[in-house]
Amino acid sequence: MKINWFPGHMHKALKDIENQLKKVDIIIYVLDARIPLSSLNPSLTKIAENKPILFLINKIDLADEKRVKELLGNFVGEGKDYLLFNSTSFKNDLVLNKIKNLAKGKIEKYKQKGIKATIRVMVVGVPNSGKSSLVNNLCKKAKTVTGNRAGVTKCGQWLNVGDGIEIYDTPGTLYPNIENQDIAKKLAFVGSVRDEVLEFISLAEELFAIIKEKYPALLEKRYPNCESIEDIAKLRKYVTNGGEIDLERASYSFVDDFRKTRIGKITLD
Ligand SMILES: Nc1nc2c(ncn2[C@@H]2O[C@H](COP(=O)(O)OP(=O)(O)OP(=O)(O)O)[C@@H](O)[C@H]2O)c(=O)[nH]1
Ligand SMILES: [Mg+2]
Repeated sequence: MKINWFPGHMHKALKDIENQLKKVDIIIYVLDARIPLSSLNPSLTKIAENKPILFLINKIDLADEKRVKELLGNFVGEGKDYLLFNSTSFKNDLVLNKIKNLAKGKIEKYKQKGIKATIRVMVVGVPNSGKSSLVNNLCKKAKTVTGNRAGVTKCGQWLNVGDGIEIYDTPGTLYPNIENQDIAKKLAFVGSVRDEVLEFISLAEELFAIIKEKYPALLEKRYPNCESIEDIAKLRKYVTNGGEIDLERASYSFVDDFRKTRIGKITLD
């Protein structure tokens, strides 16, 4: 299975992000804490490179926080900051303080002129990483639509957060011809690639192998004595109408277990 999902709206979105850039003071780069490195999109990283960046490592409630902390070295540097976050429940002041800190040069400059600066923030990231949830959290209102599948937001929009901050929500973007298929698979595991373009049996088998290597005890606890997706199907007694072992059902249920943290809190880098 070769994973390559780059629909037209993403191509347009990347162009729009580039066009909006001149108005933007700060970029919030939303990453998925279950795959903090693999949810970096080289196209976005390139676009964002000259702006102050807040790496918002989101969905920390679903991830292995200890592993995430080992990876934080990738998100530090001049004009960079990071925050481990849960957009569906943490308080927005954590993010607002980081924004104000990254924009303090502009805020001070305007203050000296007696004007309150408007800080414009653009939120970018791969699909389903929680950008719109973050925007709603910052606005304290459901101003944009969110949903647990890739590709919910289709075009960018500016929203007013208040306190001199404006925010631009963007559609999740991937990149054409993802050469590193290990990364593409990780994006698929967490739901950043549309499920409909994936072959679930092979995807589940790959995920099984990775979790077996990295978190063997968690796997054993949830699926005792299972060495494969087929073993899971037998354990759960999944059979098709024709009486055969239902690998497809076992595959969906395994990936779903991972996504819902029923196996445990896992980070795959
Ligand atoms: N557990 C958990 N779920 C989250 C968090 N942030 C967002 N979600 C959920 O993740 C799903 C995707 O959230 P969205 O905010 O729609 O993601 P998005 O990045 O805007 O997605 P696109 O518009 O498709 O690019 C939704 O079901 C959210 O409720 C988080 O920090 N923790
Ligand atoms: Mg969205």
